[in-house]
Amino acid sequence: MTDTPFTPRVFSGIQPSGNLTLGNYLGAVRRFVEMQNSGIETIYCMVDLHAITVWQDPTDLRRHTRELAAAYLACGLDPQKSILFNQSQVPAHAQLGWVLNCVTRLGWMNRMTQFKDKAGKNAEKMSLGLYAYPSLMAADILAYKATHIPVGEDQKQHVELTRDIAAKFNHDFKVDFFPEPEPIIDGAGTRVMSLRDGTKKMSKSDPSDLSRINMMDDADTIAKKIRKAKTDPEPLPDNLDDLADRPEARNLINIYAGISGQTPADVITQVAGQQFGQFKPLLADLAVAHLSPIADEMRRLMGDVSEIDRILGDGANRAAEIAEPILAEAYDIVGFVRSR
Ligand code: AQP
Repeated sequence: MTDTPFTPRVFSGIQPSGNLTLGNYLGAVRRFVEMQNSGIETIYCMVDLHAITVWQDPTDLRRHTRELAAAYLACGLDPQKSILFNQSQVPAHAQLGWVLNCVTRLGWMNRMTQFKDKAGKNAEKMSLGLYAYPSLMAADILAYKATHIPVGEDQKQHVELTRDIAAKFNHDFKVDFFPEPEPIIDGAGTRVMSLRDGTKKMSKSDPSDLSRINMMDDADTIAKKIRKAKTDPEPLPDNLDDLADRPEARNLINIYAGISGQTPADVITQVAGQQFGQFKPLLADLAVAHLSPIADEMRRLMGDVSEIDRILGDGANRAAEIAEPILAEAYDIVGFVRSR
């Protein structure tokens, strides 16, 4: 991590917009746990305000929020060490979000590729919230003056936008108030691709359940999804360069590397020459051995929803204690009268 004049503080979040996937786990949650255990202050959110930028059934949203909390805990986040909460319980996110909407330029928003990907040809029918999502994300980060943001590759552009928004706020008001946070993106799992199409990101909201491994999938389901994963007829080569035009094969090697904690280069030398009929069972065994204990723990935690709600409430109180004074100072800088 590079030096910053601001106290190092980690913030990140995940949308409770479906079942947590292996992509979210390798790209984000695993890094969250490493950063928690590195001794820096860590704040991790279930970003439910972001989730509703596309339609969420209210009952599903509540369940997914609690399941995401259970996943955080089952993967090793500790509510004594990290602040864990759902975004809507801390109003400072939405309040600072509005101020930042007024700092953010439309031209910047028009460059956001995730909106284009999600909206596709239906941009006119999308919510205003989906368009404004990145400036709310900037508020999530800046409400804590967070300096380091562990995310998957797909969120890099949004963290870069946050830097631009922070810089413009500081410049417009002639202050050095917000840090310009740094995305933390590394390792083999920063861009896990769909099991059905190696050129598309693995995503919670992909209509095909076969495209992803969900953290709550049982062993048979994981093995079946890997068996059915799209591949090509060639055996695995002995170097990564030869995978350049084989996105599905490259993805499975990356997943193996991400789960096992090895580099893709190490993995390819171990499995060189194998057909997918040999490699897929190896990958399935590895994935099941690693993910099954997490899924079991998630199921156990979901058996006591009131304890999850207690952890989220406590985390929200601690988060609000940090965010509210920062919001108040931002309001003062902007020139709002505060008299209550
Ligand atoms: N396929 C992925 N590979 C690596 N990292 C990923 N992340 C998401 N998908 C992958 C990372 O997970 C974190 C949480 O993402 P999010 O839920 O806030 O939003 P998202 O990036 O839009 O994730 P999804 O799964 O695709 O959700 P939906 O389908 O609801 O849009 C982020 O750090 C992200 O980089």
